[in-house]
Amino acid sequence: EKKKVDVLEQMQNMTIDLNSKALIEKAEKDGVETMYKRKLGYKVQCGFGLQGVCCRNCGMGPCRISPKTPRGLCGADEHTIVGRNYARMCAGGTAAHSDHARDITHTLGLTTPGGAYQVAEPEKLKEFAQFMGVDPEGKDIYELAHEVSEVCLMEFGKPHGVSKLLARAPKVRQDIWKEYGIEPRAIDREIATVMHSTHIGCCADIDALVHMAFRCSMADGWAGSMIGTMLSDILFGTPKPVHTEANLNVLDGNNVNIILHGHEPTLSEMIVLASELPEMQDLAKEVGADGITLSGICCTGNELTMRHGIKIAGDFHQQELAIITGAVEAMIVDVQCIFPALAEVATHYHTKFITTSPKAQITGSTYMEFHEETALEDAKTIVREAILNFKNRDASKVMVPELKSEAMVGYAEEAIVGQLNNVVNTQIDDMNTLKPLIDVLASGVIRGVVGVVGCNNARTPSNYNHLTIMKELIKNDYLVVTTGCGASAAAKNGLMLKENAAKYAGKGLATVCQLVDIPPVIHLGSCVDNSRILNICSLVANALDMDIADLPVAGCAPEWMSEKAIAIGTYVVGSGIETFLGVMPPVTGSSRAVEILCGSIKDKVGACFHVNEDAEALAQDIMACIEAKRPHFEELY
Ligand code: SF4
Ligand code: MSK
Repeated sequence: EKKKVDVLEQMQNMTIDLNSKALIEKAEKDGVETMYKRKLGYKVQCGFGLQGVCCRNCGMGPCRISPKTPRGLCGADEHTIVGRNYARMCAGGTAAHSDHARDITHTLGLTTPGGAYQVAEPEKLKEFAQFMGVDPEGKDIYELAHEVSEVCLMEFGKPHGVSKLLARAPKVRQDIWKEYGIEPRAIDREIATVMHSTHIGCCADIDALVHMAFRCSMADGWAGSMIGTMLSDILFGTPKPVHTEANLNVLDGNNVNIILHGHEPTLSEMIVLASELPEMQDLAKEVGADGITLSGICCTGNELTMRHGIKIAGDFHQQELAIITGAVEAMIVDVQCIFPALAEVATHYHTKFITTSPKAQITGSTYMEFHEETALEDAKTIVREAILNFKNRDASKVMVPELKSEAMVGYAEEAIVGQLNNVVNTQIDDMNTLKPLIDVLASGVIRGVVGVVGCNNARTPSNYNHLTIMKELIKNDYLVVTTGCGASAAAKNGLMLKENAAKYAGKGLATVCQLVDIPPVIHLGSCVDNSRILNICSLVANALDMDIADLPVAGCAPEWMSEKAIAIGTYVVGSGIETFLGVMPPVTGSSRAVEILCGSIKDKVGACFHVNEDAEALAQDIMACIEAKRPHFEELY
């Protein structure tokens, strides 16, 4: 019995979320294995993997670097192996974000007036068309949408030239990229180049490997993700500030609970449409429910909450726990960050675990393939399946935990700048609209802006690093913007409420929050929406005739875990923004890799990585770095 309690305690100590702690206990009682249990079984993780010195790039391996075996069979040393692994992580992350963007781009090509997918933002489409070199003059908006879709698709595979979207950056930054040679060409080409060059017997030079990792990641931030965000806004609407609630208590006791998990709004937007149809609402009543509650997990949750105020059920580490509530009729997923374990967890309850994408089929799930061409029909079929499952809910297995928090979300670039100007949905077109933001930064009322973004990582207690760092920053008058599962952590803990600014924020930031009606931590969207950060930095730097590296800003991924996060960190550094990690990436096996990534890369791009696995200390590092930038910024200003 004592041993059992110890195990439970150990698992509960791996998260600071009280709902999660309660559900970990329920999982134990229900005999369900979760990530927290599996983590206990992984007491000692592979040291070679942690350092990045394991290579299995060919069939002679795996080779592992150690004092006794300093080279792989082909002679690759630790620098080559670490460099290749790091570059492949960047390629994996770039592929994930950009393939998501490719689907959104195809969807733009499917828009029709009155159809399932329509153009929600014609003006944004026209402005973007012009930027991409398509003349909108005299064109029907749908004709224009299809043309822009084709032009954007070329960004994935065009044979010549570099990404058109680089032109959004300040000229001086573009020159830095040209000089270092990291202007990305076609997105797919950069991914293919990394995969080719990291094949056995190809690139074996750490500087060259880091270089190509940067060029590939730049294709993620300044092409794939930027296209994904821009076209999502055009298709589904630019987010505007909206109220929501977050954490697992958003599950509604007597409603059909549908959780959407994954990343692409093409599916989730259709599920929203379908679930609002009178026929679906009627069906829910027929099966004995009061209605339908949609909620989201991971970045699909962020996309939905930004555009519709749909509630956030939880973050990456809560996906199994959501099913363990016993109150979920269907967990509908598309791509990325989906635990394969959900299939097993769902067998203990009535929950249907529905996979929808040929890119992410999972053994044990109910596979209901979703096609953009028949989107609404497919979505209706899926929602119907969820509703009909309500009758299978077993009340004796239901335990919805007590906590949730309110939050204001939905701050796209336009909304942040608009709020500071006291107007809604402003066009960001001149220095005047940016002036209030620049003024509060230049005067030092707000000391700087920090993007605290990314995942949960089982190597740190869930949410601990995010909250520690965000709280420390806002207490000291640094405005925090956040995306991904970091955004969920903030929303769950009341940091996205203006009313809490006085409680958590320093005097300067609290005053700004009060005056312009913003929370101290701003929800900027999903993982691909980190491109919004690049956009805002570029707008401000352009308005001031500065480089992004001159601004008092920083990036931070306190609990990163995915390859996408590594690609994001790399393009953020490549964009001239100092980037702070709370978990060490698998590069420590190569002293040269560490030296470059945490040091000399700064000579090339004006920023580098900083790693500190102590969250309090990392927050101090971030503030010290921004303070060191301020005199130069103020002088230039
Ligand atoms: Fe070993 Fe070289 Fe093959 Fe890697 S590529 S597994 S180091 S022989
Ligand atoms: S979902 S990539 S765990 S942020 Fe985008 Fe969250 Fe990280 Fe996935």
